[in-house]
Amino acid sequence: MDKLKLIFKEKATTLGKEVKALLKENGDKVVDQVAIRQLYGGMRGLKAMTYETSALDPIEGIRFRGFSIPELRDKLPTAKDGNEPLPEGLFWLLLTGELPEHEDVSWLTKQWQKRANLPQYTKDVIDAMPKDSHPMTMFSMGILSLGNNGEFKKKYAEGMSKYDYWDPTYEDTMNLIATLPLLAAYIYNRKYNNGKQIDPDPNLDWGANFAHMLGNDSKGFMELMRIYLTIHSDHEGGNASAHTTHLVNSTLSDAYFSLSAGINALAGPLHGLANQEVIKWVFEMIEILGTDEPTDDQVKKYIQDTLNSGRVIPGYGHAVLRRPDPRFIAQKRFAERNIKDSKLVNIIWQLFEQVPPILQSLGKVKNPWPNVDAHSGALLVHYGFKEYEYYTVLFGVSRALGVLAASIWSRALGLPLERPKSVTSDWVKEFIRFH
Ligand code: CMX
Repeated sequence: MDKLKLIFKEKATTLGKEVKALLKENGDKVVDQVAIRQLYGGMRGLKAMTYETSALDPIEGIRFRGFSIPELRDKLPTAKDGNEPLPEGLFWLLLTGELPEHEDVSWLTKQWQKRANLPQYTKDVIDAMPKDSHPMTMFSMGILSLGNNGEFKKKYAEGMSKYDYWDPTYEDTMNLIATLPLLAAYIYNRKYNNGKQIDPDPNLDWGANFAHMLGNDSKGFMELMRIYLTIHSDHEGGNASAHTTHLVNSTLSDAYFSLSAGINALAGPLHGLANQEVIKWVFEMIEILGTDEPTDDQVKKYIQDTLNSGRVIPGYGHAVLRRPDPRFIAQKRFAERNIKDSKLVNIIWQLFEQVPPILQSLGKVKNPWPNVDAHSGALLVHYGFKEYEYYTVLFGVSRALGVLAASIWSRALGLPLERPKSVTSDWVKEFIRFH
């Protein structure tokens, strides 16, 4: 058994015993109540599940196994010639709760290189789709098709014990994460590079190799990919992509079905697709105003016009966060360190000043601050990556790290089929009559 799997097995066995004991002693203690507002309001804030890999605080933002993003930049291994954390290290941390050594991360890079395999039939699936299909549609279909070689369903058909579910989930996760950059790059090159594919480079780490296969070998873009793939990975269990993956996996649909479903959730404009919407909205502003150095008054009017037309300001607001998203701030810091005088980045920072007071003035927006999607497009454009329709695929490659690590945990802890209770509006009216 490899070291990562062994550490996981020990940790999961320990936590499994603890959970069993705490359920026996405390299973009836009430942790939350549900208001009618939440029944109709997307279950905001309702504590209704466990999720091991990360936790989100409305004020502090995300912590991955207790570590904030600045702490991760400090503590996770980097590439020899880089300063940004390697996503391999983040995956190790999410799965085990322990910070990896350099050699652990090198091992993981090699593992994923060895396991990466994009079969011809997956390429055929992508090639058979109309070229103007959205990249997220291609990505989701590609992931589904990869499931043909899945370990979990093979082992399940052979009569696997329920105590072993986590093991083939780990194997499927490792194979799938290893292959995602190949799949995503295949989609990119089919759509935007006349089908000219770029071979992986065995000397590169997971994130840098992805950058390479996307046709950009600059050190800056590789560093951007490393931090990008690290910070987009996980955002506790209640967000739509994580929760969808969690729900589907709870039926014992395998990692391929589950991730594909999670990717479909990420493809919505209120969730991951907001990263494409932001840059599209900013490009439209530049075109309408006829300048890439707009005045504050011009920007304010554009924001107001968007709101007046009944649309949301993409990249702003959050269902949980109540402060600027630390993932936005991490990307701003990256730009401050690496990008000088980008007019597009300047606009993103100008929006950071102008949007919040306007949203606040509406009196209903709970969080007027930027989220992760407000900044990423401007960084990508700076490195020449302008195909914004593709941006959510980058988010999806990263999100796989968190939601699949969490699925291995869920199967190890033996969490059951998820099945909350719904009620009808008649039930609500009746309830109100008697309360
Ligand atoms: N622009 C305009 N109005 C906004 C807004 C924004 N950015 N954010 C919230 N509002 C509005 C809501 O639409 C809602 O209006 P109604 O009462 O008229 O329906 C009201 O303010 C209250 O909403 P909320 O409680 O503050 O926010 P929610 O938890 O319901 O929604 C979110 C959260 C992210 C969907 C919302 O802020 C939004 O639509 N933002 C823009 C899209 C976006 O950037 N999504 C990406 C989120 C991060 C991610 O998942 O990747």
